[in-house]
Amino acid sequence: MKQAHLFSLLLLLFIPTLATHADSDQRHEIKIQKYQFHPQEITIKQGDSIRWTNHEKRQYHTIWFEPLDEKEPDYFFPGESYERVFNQPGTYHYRCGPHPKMTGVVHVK
Ligand SMILES: [Cu+2]
Repeated sequence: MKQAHLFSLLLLLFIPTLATHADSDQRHEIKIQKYQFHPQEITIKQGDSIRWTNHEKRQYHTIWFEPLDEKEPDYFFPGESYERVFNQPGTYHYRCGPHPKMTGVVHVK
């Protein structure tokens, strides 16, 4: 009896949290392997973030939004990742600093 009570109390506490979570900002994953971004093109919502993770054996990379006139970020090595939040809608082209042929696109709706 007491346990059933506790369970419904927990449900009441958790349901609103779950509901808001479904609407909240998402984190998307991009894998870097064999000098390629997977996926190479991605569409996300305003406020979402992307995490690029380096899955190479020994090669470092950067995620550089060069057209935004930004400075190239630091290299990140196998097992490391780079994360960025996108708060403005638009189309964002990026590339890897040391490997100009590695390019990707982020669409923010
Ligand atoms: Cu690279």
